[in-house]
Amino acid sequence: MSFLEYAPAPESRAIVKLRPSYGLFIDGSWVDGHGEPFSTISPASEERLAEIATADEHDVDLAVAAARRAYDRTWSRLSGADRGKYLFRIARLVQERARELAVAESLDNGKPIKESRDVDVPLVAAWFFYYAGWADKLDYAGLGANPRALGVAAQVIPWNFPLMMLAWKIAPALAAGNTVVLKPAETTPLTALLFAEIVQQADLPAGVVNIVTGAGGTGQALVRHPGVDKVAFTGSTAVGREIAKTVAGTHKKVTLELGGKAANIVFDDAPIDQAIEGIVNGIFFNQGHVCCAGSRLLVQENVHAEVVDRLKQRLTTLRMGDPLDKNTDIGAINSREQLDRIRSLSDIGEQEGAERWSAPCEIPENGFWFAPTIFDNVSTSSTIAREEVFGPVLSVLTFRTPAEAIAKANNTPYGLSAGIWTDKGSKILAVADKLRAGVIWANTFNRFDPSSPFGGYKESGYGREGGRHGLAGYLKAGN
Ligand code: TAP
Repeated sequence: MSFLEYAPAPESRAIVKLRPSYGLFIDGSWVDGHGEPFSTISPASEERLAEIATADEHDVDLAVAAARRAYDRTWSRLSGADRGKYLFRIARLVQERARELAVAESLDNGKPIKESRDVDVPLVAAWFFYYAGWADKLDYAGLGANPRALGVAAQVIPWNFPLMMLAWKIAPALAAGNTVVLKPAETTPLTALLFAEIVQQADLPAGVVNIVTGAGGTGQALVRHPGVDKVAFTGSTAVGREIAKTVAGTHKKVTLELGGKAANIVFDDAPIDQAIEGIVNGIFFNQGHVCCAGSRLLVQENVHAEVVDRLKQRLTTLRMGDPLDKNTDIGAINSREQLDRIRSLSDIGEQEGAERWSAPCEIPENGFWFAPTIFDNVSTSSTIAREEVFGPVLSVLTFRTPAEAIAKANNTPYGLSAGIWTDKGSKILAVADKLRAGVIWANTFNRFDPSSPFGGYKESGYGREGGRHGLAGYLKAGN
């Protein structure tokens, strides 16, 4: 593996005109936060990017009040077609500012620019276009005639796909007629703040979208707030559980998109070249910071040696380094905290007897980096086969029969996604039918589309985002 010395690419960096500090975006204006401000840094260089306000309970209260006013006075009174026009406008502005958003995302998150440019930002625009089209067609959402909005939605999102998660939350909420208060993750607030500028550019009525930054405490204050009608959360299962307890017994409707431990199942009749690319994309896309990552490779015993060998060869060709370099395949780990977690789980994997192999590369002094790593001969009881690592770490397990593959794939408290690689359509259908996973990819992995519902079984949460189903979480049934 080659490592590209981290050197910020000045020309692409210059596309983003960051302010030295950002306030909160409440009621259509930028206001100071009452909490202690914090810095957001580039995980690739540890360079300070901007100072960010923290919203305390009082600020959250102002944001929820603004969202309520906007709901009562303007947004709930607009026709679906008019709401749709605003969403179309946002989608077009995202496209216009696509390069800037992609660079800002890569700077703040550490993901390679080719991913933020070709995957994240185009999907953000696609999500707004898609839900713009639904705004005047809610009668067809499957909830009966005249489904109504819930009111004020509190939305709390993680750091792995900051702008994409924002789009997954805000687009359906607004299309359905709700107003929102959104809290981005502490380590990746920048693109949500740039999105607030887009909201201003789109001339959205004040208070329809409010962005409050801060750490977990801000999220807690938002979720607890009695003026909130809906809580939409994406993040860890631990925090999701806490949120479910907080809202239990209240009027609030909740959707939770939580962790995962997906099995990527490779049968011996799979197209191996394609499968290798799919395995790499499944676990090393976005440094493995993906809830639906194919973190457990289940490979049929008779092709195990060949697959692992070819995987290792492929990994030595990946380039890890400057997220703003267009040739980079693997960027930086999002935070020191996450890096420590990946290191510690990897050490446990080794102690528990799995064979560790990492792609050879130089790790620079600054920034947070973890070489793509494979653990072979992992047992089903091993910690790295059970816990979400949320990093570029693949656990390899083997199976002999489809029944054994299914049993092993389902042997997890999670149930978000899975992959199947085989050249037999009948096998795909038979196996998919028995997998307890919300999303199943066949001969591909990590493909997303706004028209396709996404969400989990078991401890991966409940509710669906995307498609017609994604509207249900933001609507009361009609009549
Ligand atoms: P979390 O620590 O759960 O954080 C998610 C968000 O919740 C952040 O904005 C966080 O703020 C906030 N938060 C933390 N404690 C809170 C509390 N007590 N009440 C309300 N909000 C609180 O997860 P993470 O580390 O950001 O993300 C990694 C996890 O998210 C992984 O487990 C991953 O699988 C999961 N994830 C799931 C999905 C889907 S779609 N299922 C998608 C992406 C990620 P701070 O960041 O400031 O702490």
